[in-house]
Amino acid sequence: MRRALDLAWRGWGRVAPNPLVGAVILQGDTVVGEGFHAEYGGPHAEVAALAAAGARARGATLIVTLEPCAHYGKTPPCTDAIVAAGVARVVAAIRDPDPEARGGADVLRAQGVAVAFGVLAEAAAALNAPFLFAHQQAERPFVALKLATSIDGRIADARGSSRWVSGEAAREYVHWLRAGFDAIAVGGTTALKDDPQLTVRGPITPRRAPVRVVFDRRAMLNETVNLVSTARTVPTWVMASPDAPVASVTQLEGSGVRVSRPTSLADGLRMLRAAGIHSLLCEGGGALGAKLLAEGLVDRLYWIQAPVWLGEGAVPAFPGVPAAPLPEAPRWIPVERRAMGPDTLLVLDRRLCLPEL
Ligand code: AOF
Ligand code: ZN
Repeated sequence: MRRALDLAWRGWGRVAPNPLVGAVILQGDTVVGEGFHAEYGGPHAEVAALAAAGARARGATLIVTLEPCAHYGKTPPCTDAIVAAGVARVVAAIRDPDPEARGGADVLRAQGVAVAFGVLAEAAAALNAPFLFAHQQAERPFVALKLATSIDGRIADARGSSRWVSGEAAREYVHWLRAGFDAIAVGGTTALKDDPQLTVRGPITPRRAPVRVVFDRRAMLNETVNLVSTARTVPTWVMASPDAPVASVTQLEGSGVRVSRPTSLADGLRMLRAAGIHSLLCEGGGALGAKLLAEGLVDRLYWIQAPVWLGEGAVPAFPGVPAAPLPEAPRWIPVERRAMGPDTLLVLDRRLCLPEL
């Protein structure tokens, strides 16, 4: 299953809104086939692994990170392919929550294939957190917050400079990360001050370039910033408040920016979900991140910690998040810890979206 999870990651940036899925076929202790879901609308992981195994799949065990589907979608049911190949046993990490595709386990059992669940279920749930979240609630996207801080939790020095807190390896990782999100968000002040491009310039070309979203209540952005001047090439949406100056909004729209006017941050997220955004990666600034956190709207933190101490007066990561007594303070769930050159990546989830068995 660990191998199947590794394989599943190879679909990152290419399969959303479908899940990342990996599969391994075993004859005894020998791997006779491997596969993963590589492309939205393309063959499912199980079918790819069965094709690799060929006749060696007969009597074998199929290990897969998600319950095999039982539906005719963009491809025929994996349950049919599994039965036709003569697979004896299926071990799946988690149930499929998709109302159209789920139920594969029952179909397989009815055909005499043994099915077991639960192996590395938590890792499989973390792998597909945005997919599982979207099936649990349709109110807003899965929201992840990415931040790079010093050891003492600062995002910039006392002069406001944040170039560069983290090292090269961590910055490359961020490009990989962006490729798997439907949208990348920043606050208006950060868009003006840092003038980011928020494009994906890493090893993966995402199937669809993530939409760039700026939470710019006062509609302060204009043609002088990258995000606006390139809005016709990479989609850029601005979330302004209903009382933002009409002239500014009109000017933004003239530059090809799509402007929405939510009444609150939560309302803005609802609008994004309604527009088809299932996952959002917020890259700052501190004020937007703090607001999302304080309102309980963050599902995941990608925390890159650099081995530098910035000290008193440097900019804290989350200004104004209300204090909580230790016993009641929310505990996050570590889903990944990784060394990145001199830096450390910590991926923390607010809750696990584990589907019921
Ligand atoms: C995938 N890849 O490897 C597996 C999936 O529209 P379809 O036919 O591609 O089906 C999508 C659903 O199939 C998806 O929501 C999930 O429930 C199930 N399994 N999907 O895209 C895969 N195994
Ligand atoms: Zn399938």
